[in-house]
Amino acid sequence: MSMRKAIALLIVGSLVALVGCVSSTSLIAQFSPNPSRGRAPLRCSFDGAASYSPEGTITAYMWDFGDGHGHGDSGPEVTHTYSEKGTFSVLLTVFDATGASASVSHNVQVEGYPPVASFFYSPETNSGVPITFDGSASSDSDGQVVEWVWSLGDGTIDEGEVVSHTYEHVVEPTVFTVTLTVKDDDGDTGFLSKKVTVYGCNCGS
Ligand SMILES: [Ca+2]
Repeated sequence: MSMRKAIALLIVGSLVALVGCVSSTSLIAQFSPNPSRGRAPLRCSFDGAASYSPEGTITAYMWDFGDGHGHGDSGPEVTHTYSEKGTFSVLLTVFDATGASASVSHNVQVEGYPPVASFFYSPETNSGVPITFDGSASSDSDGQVVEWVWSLGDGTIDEGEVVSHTYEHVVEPTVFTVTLTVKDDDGDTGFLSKKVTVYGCNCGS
């Protein structure tokens, strides 16, 4: 190949690259998720009608919902339901009549459900007698409870699904507010408070 031919090829190549670059930047993909966040199952609609082609016509709208599902060319408006929690990147790619393409992505955040705290205690009793607090009925609809923290109302904090506590040195009947806070495997929390009456010590001394 002569030097002149090589230079000519280089110039042509640069022009093609430049034209391709100009063409792809003037085609614009646009959409926004509605809604962009919420609890599962989350039905979202996506409208890419604001996408713009200098050629006048967008010939294809390709959608990828980011959760393993996608649509081929399905037009500017689509809906999709997310059944799992997570953050999903939705990608729209548009094509025009010249074969140029442009893409844009937006995140959809699908949230889980917080856990529900539940507990009972027994016995209802006097000072100096151990009381069992059982939080095993706490639940999480889309996961599991992984942490139980008890605030027992007299300054004591304890952890565990089931705990035992003795209120000491109570002379008059006293009400303690016991709060159970549970955390699920997503780090979401729920709590429940109950008033526990402890009767005075009947020690006879
Ligand atoms: Ca949950």
